[in-house]
Amino acid sequence: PKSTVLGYPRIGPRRELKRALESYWGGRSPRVELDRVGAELRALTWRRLAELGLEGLPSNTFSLYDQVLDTAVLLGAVPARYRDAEDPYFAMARGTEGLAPLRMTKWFDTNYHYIVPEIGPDTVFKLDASKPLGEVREARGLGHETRPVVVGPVTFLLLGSALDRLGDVLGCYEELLTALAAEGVAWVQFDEPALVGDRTPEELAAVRTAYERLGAVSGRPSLFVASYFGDLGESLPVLAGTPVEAIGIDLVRGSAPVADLTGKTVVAGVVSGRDVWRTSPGRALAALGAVRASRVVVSTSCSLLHVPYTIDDEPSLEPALRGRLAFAEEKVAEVVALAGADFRGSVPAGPSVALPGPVTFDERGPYEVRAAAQAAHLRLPALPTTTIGSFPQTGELRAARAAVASGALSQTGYERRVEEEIERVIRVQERLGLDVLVHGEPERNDMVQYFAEHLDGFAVTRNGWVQSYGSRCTRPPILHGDVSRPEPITVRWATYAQSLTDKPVKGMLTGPVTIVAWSFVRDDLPLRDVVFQVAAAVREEVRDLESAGVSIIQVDEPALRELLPLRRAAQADYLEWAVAAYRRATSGAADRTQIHTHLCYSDADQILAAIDGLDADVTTIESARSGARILSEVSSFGRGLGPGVYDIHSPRVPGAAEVEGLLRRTVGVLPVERVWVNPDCGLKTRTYEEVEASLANVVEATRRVRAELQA
Ligand code: THG
Ligand code: ZN
Repeated sequence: PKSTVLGYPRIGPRRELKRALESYWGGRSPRVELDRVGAELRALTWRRLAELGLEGLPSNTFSLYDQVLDTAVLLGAVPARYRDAEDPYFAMARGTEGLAPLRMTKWFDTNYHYIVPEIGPDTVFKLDASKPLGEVREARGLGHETRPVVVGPVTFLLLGSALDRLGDVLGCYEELLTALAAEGVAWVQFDEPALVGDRTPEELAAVRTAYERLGAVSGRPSLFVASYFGDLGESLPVLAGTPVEAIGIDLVRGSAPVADLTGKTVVAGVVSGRDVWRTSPGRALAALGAVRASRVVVSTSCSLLHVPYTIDDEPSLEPALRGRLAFAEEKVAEVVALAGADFRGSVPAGPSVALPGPVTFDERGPYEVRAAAQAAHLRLPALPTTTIGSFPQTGELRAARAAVASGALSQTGYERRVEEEIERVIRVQERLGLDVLVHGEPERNDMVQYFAEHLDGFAVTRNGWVQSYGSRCTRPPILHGDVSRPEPITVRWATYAQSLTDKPVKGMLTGPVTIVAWSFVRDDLPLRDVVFQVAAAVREEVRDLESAGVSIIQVDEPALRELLPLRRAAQADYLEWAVAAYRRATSGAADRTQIHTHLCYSDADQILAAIDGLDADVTTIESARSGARILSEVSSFGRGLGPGVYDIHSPRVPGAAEVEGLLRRTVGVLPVERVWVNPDCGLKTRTYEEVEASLANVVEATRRVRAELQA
């Protein structure tokens, strides 16, 4: 083929799969209905890709939950404890009554989460090729020849921290090739994004072993190894030295290889699968023209899983912006158009960009001075209790938001509803006896979406859903212009909440790195410049909250880790500017204003120094699951710390004695005067019943430990 894509969205143009999954999980529809929706979405995708003129159609890019989990099932890597579950696949993905799910984490530097394969020394690999074979047959029945896509052996094992099992999984992959060949499949795609990271000599040797062995399978289909999210670097010559027929190269994030790839097909990813911008034909043709290979196939830089379906479903986007955008369908059309062009053309100059000026952010005093000013001003008890920010999002709130959107509820009516909810949240917290209150964020659907709606330079979509994990999606806002804040955003809700109580109410903001990480971002400026523009807007909001009398302000940066470059050589520079942007956003606060931050993920280990660099007065962090290890590591911060005392990700209500035990352990490791007491994360996904019971126990446990400290 002359054109292909590495993968396609699967949640459905109107999130049909999300609805079918949740209905099946909720026991409201049978399995056959879920399977019918899946088949319909696959048929729709193949038909659309063919109609658009794409030649190389992928299959097995559909998934009921996650493609890494699918690969684990393909290879038989199903941990024994899930085998007897009614539905082992969804038990691994979501857990059951008595069974915790497998761990989930971010797919490279994206906002997509995959299920981490659990591979132990006694895992027995055994091929079950029914899904890829089924999709090949299904597509053939509809008149399409397809190229099945599977996560490759090296990436799969690296994600499962089990590269030592390479010899065993290769047996399954060999069998898979034989089975696909018997089915008449001409090409197979193995996704190996792990090859764009720093790889050790042993890992490179594993790449060589894997593709030499798979290359030696007799009668096999042609092998296409797809890399994406960056440059192959030292992996390229290794891969090029194996018998694989085609290599996929990300020419958007990475650069054209200097190596001569004569003898190979290069699948050239010139249309970005990570953003929503139209492709510059000049730049794409130049990139294509620079590839030296026997054959060049035009493709996307990675799967289109990371972009919404089509701008045709966004009638209210401004025409000027629309003209600059391409979602999945439009990107397929670009691939097809480029494949029809003659790309041995001239090389146009790239854009020139001015470097940003020096950054200053050291207006705040040293921590000791700030801590003294805050203690005098806030007069909090020892072991202050608080929550992370959000309270349960009720069905009435979601209904009210939908009613405003459809015009059935007036803006004033909606705002009254939000105020009622804030009052309820304040009263609940007062009744429970918490020390630092929150307003509960009833006005926000998604935090990033909410800030984008209130900042200039962003557009939001109506149907631009992108899968985050399983059935969960987000609508990443489009950051297309210079960012500025036309007026205060959260001040009215924070001051309303504060007017209801004598207890301090925390203001709640999202940090600049996270706002940018969870948006589609203009590509004509360096990312750091965009982040600094957002930081300036957040800084204004911090100042306005402070002027309005809010004395504690939390600025969360949960995506700090996500944007960490995949190559170590680029990480220090990123962390330096990311931390600087956070401090730009927060350092306008007076010494007596207390800055909090919150981090969700336990994989914070790699960036602890950067978290320390944020210089927040109080850091609340997930630790109920990661245990004491994280405690000792963050204890060196020397500022306030709130290690979560219970896991909010489960509906279980922790007992007071259990929380008390955890708290005792914490004050055994950290100086008492620095310890805060809070749940692990926001309470948005829980019910009021669970929240009230859990928080009552947290407050009770804190009282007991305080009483003992006083004695
Ligand atoms: N917002 C954004 N990205 C995120 C998170 C977020 N990435 C990381 C993490 N949090 C992902 N977690 C979730 C959790 C829940 C949902 C999405 C991502 C979710 N979405 C609703 C759904 O799919 O039904 C839709 C939400 C909406 O109306 O916007 O529940 O918090 N940007
Ligand atoms: Zn969190």
